[in-house]
Amino acid sequence: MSQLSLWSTAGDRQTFALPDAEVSLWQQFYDPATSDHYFQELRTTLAWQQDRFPLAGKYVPLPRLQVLYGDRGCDYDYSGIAMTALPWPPLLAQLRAQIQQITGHEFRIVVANCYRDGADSVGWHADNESGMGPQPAIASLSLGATRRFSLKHKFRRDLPRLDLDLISGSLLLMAGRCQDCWLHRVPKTKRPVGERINLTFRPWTAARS
Ligand SMILES: O=C(O)CCC(=O)C(=O)O
Ligand SMILES: [Mn+2]
Repeated sequence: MSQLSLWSTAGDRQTFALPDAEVSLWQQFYDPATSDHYFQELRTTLAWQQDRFPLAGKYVPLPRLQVLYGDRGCDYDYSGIAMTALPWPPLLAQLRAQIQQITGHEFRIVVANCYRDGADSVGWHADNESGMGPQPAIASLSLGATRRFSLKHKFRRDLPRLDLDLISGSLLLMAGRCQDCWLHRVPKTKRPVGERINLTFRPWTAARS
């Protein structure tokens, strides 16, 4: 099996040498005290929803809480769920501005996910909704307990799965052909694990003006 653990480092930014993807990580974009403060505020103030999704003719609860914020008109069809973008609260607007500055990409929506315990998860998928445009850059901020996040190539069986343990305050950027050629997931775990929040900042080109 090929090794994927090749990084190049420029300042605080580490870049993975992944085939067919541009994946970068800032391990400590926010320091632990700031990250903890943001986690508490977002956990208590965001409009978390328990959505349901269609499965085998029934609507079953999604194994996580989620909510969408974004620019006006940036509504999002996500895993068969029509989500309406709520207006940006001040803290999310501030995070967006800082993340746009460091990554050099523009983001118009953010999907917030809350994984309450090890039974919460998101299965293998790519974020390839057409409304995001080709080769979308997606920035993922982790807050709360350390989060296992995995990537695997869609077509190349010779490449091993990449398992990352994302600490609170870390920022992961998935860009280039990542959503065309790779899948990602947050697996369930039987190990005790605390609450985790993930904010995925995304472009959106399909907005009404
Ligand atoms: O929590 C994560 O890091 C992944 C979330 C995700 O893949 C999504 O919201 O599309
Ligand atoms: Mn995703």
